[in-house]
Amino acid sequence: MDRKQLMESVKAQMPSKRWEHTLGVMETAVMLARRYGCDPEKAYLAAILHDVCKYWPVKDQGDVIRDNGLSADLLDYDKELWHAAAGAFVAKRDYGIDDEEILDAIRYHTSGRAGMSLLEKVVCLADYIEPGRDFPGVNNIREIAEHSVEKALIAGFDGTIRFLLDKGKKVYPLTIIARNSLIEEIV
Ligand code: DGI
Ligand code: FE
Ligand code: FE
Ligand code: FE
Repeated sequence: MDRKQLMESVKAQMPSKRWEHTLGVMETAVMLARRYGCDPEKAYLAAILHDVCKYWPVKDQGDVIRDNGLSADLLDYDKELWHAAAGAFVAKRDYGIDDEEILDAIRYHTSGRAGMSLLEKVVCLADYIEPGRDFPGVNNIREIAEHSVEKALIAGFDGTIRFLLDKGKKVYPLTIIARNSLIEEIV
């Protein structure tokens, strides 16, 4: 499957607004990869596929996790987390992506994790700040991203954790661990 076919196939699995978001993440991830020094080609591929399962029926996302022995602990947390693990599996099975760095960038783009690679940080941050995003604090994260991918990502996770606390929701432990790990990296 060439690049054009890959993009058409991913596009067909989501509403047009989510495809626009995906294009924004592609553009931003490539820019951040150049700025911070990881492979723009890998950033591009991870970005195309990062939300491939986002609009699958939630049951199907859960089935991919259950049937293939992916992180089962995800099933005890918000369903919004599931598309990332399911997406990494689908990227490999259906799109032949076998680069583990790209697969990890998809797998951890929502939750983060301890010791994130630069590519993982870039994709996760691009997901927060692509041009179509508009949430309170996004411009602050964009400004921080000019000089520190770690500090920008901490600000992103801070916002997500605050949002979850305000809604009375559980926080997936890996997100707390990801934030702790990034803080250790910058001190
Ligand atoms: O798929 P996107 O909308 O582009 O963004 P995403 O994959 O980063 O998903 C973010 C959503 O996941 C956001 O609305 C908050 C929700 N979420 C629920 N529980 C958690 C969580 N996000 C993180 N990082 N950690 C959680 O525990
Ligand atoms: Fe996502
Ligand atoms: Fe995200
Ligand atoms: Fe996204």
